[in-house]
Amino acid sequence: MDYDVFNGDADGILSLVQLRLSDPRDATLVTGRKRDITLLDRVETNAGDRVTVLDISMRSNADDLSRILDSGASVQYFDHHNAGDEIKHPLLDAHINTASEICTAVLVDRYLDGAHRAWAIAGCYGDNFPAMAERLAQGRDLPLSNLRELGEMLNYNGYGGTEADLHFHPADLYREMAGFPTPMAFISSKPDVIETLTDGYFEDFAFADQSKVLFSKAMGEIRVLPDAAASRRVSGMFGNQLAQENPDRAHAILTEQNGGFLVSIRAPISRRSGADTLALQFETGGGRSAAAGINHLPESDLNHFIEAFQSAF
Ligand SMILES: [Mn+2]
Repeated sequence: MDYDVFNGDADGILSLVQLRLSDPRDATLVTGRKRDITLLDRVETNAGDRVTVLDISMRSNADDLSRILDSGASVQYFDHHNAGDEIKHPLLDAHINTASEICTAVLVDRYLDGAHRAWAIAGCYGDNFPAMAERLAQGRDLPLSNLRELGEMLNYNGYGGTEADLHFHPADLYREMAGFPTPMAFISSKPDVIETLTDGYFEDFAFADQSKVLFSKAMGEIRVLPDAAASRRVSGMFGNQLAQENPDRAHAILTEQNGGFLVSIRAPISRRSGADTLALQFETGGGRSAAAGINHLPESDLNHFIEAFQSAF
């Protein structure tokens, strides 16, 4: 059996599109939302099976990777996230590079000597590496704005609270694009796919723009989004947009969920600190200094959160 295991975002999907153009396989697809990064626990293998893994961290999947290799299956692995302790095994062919400008679509592009370059460029845009996208495009006459739109829309599709929130299951999105020699051929042959995503994107942002402002001062703003698929798809990107537009303000986006909120926190871009310290004051909080979150803030903690937000920034 063959298994293609890939992150359900633009980078994961477009890495697989490139690989399978050069090495077609009728593999079982294993993928999920962008945040579903422990995918190897879904793969049961036997000796002789072939597993391809794209754009999920080796560290987060280390135990299952060892189990799969010990079963006698061979694994080819491409990724740019922190890999943890290096795993060495005769059946493992790993292409890991954590350099700051590299995404998995670039690693696959290098492996294939640029055979499907336009797909790699769309992947770079989708993973938010526009400078690398432009570098890969040098000397080629490519419609970069179309490749950018494709990458960004595929990335948008990966966000949601559950797979049911997504416009397309990432495996279906892969199947839509698989086999097209270039993104341009895909776009002109199936314009409805991009159209569904761009329509959804603009509707979700318009929806989020209408959201309730719970708190607003010069230092920051807190918004509340209702319990809806649109909110879960767009909350992170909406928070990023508010942060970009108001670089000196902190932001928190609260999305209503059973008896409380999912919270996404963005420190002011001009300082990029304090988000993790705020989140860690709550039981289910965590994250990085510039961007952090709380998985569930009970409604009874809301006032405490507003006070802590004010003193944190
Ligand atoms: Mn990636």
